[in-house]
Amino acid sequence: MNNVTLIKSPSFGDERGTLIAFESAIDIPFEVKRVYCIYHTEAGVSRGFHAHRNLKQFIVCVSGNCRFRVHDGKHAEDYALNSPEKGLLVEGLIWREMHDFSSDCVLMVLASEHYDEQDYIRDFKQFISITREEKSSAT
Ligand code: T46
Repeated sequence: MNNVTLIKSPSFGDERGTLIAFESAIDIPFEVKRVYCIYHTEAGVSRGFHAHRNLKQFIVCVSGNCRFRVHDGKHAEDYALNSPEKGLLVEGLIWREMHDFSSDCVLMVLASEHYDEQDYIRDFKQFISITREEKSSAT
């Protein structure tokens, strides 16, 4: 799917444990302005259900696992985020949902912009019509 890329990063393990690093503008293709984490999500709870107008995000599960669903206005895809070595880069107009959190799930998100509620599209029908407008203005 355009605007959604799985990025694999190497970790460094030894007898002490494991370390993984993400460098802004090197491993992550944007300058990171904000980091937030989602954790202690209750069993059976889903989150997200919105798109962003102007935000790039790198989403990585640093503990446990969850299912991350993306929708580009036509198709949905599910990604199993279950390793710190496997992060999802989401850019452009993409609807996102998070499901099936394990009790130990810690989702870390690196974002290209500061928090801005105006950047959210929280209505799926509005999201679909905006994707159609974008597509018709591009042709
Ligand atoms: C996204 C998915 C993957 C802040 O004050 N600052 C922040 O940086 C963020 C992200 C949220 N908040 C506040 C706003 C709400 O009162 O935290 C509360 C929960 O946020 P929200 O309901 O948007 O959380 P999720 O888990 O539905 O979505 C989040 C991000 O908001 C969103 O950008 O892509 O994770």
